[in-house]
Amino acid sequence: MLSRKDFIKLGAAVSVASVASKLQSGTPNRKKGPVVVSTWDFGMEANAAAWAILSSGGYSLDAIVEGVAVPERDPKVNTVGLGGFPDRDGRVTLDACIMDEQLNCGSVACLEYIVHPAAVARLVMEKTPHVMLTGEGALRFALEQGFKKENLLTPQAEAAWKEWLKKAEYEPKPNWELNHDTIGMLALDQQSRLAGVCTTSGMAWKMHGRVGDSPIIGAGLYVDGEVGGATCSGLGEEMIRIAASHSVVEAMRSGKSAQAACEAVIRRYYKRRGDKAHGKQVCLLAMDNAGNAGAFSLMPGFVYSVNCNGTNEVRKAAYLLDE
Ligand code: SD4
Repeated sequence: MLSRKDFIKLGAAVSVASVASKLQSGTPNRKKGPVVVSTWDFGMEANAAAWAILSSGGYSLDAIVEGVAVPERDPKVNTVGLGGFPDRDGRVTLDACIMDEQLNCGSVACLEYIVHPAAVARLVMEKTPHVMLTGEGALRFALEQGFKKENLLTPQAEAAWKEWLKKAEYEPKPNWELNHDTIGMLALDQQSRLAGVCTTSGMAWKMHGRVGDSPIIGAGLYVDGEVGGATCSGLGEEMIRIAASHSVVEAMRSGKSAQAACEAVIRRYYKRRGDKAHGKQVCLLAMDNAGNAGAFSLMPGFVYSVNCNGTNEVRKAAYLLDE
């Protein structure tokens, strides 16, 4: 029995419908030119960097790595790459994964000192027989590949950590400032090649060694060129338990639109978890292999950035529960 009101905010739904209709203008499901979508509003800048490659006929995989490199190297973004908030020991540990339309994938987890974990994940995919490298091994691989070792803990992030240490309480809340901005990005290029990436510093003040959904293929990201792709943001433990991105892609495989697939996965999650889902945020973003996007979240507050046919705009996702 659901104990909270189960409804979709109409205003948000209308926003989504309007972007969906823009993306779907023309013949539904006909292959589109390039499209790139990403989580949150800082996806705008990342999309613009990806778009520069997509619009000149480049490969979606190149576009997404360049796109997410923007927040990764931005010290003002406290949730990705340089400037990411550290774990409870003051260590900045990064998670990222990448996947192409042919099910090739790579991942790094708990990687320290490297600004661009998404680029390292790509090399894990392309240059090793493995999918996932973690911690010391991921760092060693990155250094072997020519990445530079850098201190990722900025003075601002260090000050925030020292402030947190005064109480040292780990209480993840949905959409709280500065702690929810994993970037997940999906792109379709002019040759209809789909690719996705997800990169984050994870939950601030996590236990050292904690790995979220973001580097886990099927949880934080999944792409299948036959169907589409999906990526997530929010509390990683929740996405892992429902294999969120894979679930969305499978829902699309069974015939649902990207939008309907995101909604179905959130509804099923809430039905299964009930009260345990309250106070958590789960945000899903999907795109089918024709470039039609959709998004849905458990709680209000999720926005995503869409760059299609030269427009780059932020849209509100519809959601299931009122606050
Ligand atoms: C994690 N999913 O590490 C990430 C954090 C995040 O929005 O996306 N926050 O759990």
